[in-house]
Amino acid sequence: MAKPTFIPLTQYEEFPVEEMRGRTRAFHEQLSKRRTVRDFSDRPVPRDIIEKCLLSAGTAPSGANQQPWHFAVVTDGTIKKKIREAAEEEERAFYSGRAPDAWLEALSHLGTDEHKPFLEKAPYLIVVFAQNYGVKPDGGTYKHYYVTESVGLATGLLIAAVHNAGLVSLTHTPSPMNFLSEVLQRPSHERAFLILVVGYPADEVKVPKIEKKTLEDIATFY
Ligand code: IYR
Repeated sequence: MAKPTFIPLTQYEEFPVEEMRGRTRAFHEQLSKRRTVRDFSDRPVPRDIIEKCLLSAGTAPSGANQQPWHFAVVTDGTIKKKIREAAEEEERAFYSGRAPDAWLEALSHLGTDEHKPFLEKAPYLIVVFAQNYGVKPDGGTYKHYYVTESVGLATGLLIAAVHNAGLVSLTHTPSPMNFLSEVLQRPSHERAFLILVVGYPADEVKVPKIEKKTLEDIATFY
């Protein structure tokens, strides 16, 4: 058993309540401006911006602090093309029969289809991998806990960080997405979780007219 080591929480900052109100209001206002975008510009984004967003994602809490994520960052045009071709092949099957009608009905208001040009157009495809196991220096493996929850949390922070940078993203989930492990030659203890497409929006981009639920809808205070 590892012995726990404790250190003082020196980075914690408390704010007076009025300042708390201002900060939480401003934070919500900023986050509520985020929209998922499906039409990207090919304008380049400096790599250091993406690196810092990934470090923000890496601050997420995780089961036993095992940080069971890996971000495969694709900028190479040849790899993007392979990903697009494989994703579109899966999506063609999805939209033309594999998906039950109820599923297609549920997402019909988003206007999505099997064409995924953004996978080649956007400057960055961040393929998020979940590690069901960790690998020790001697090659032995050990189980990771709460992997899906942990990777979901890191992805949420990544989306917020990208938005905060003034960029847009799309959470893309080709189904199934095991082809990503092959194309990116990832080790067998990793499985693809989703693709976060990142960049600037295309000029004059349009997004679906959708609403977020109200506080009453999403929360109950006891
Ligand atoms: N993966 C498909 C279908 C899709 C499913 C859901 I649920 C969405 O919210 C959006 C799309 C696609 O990317 O088109």
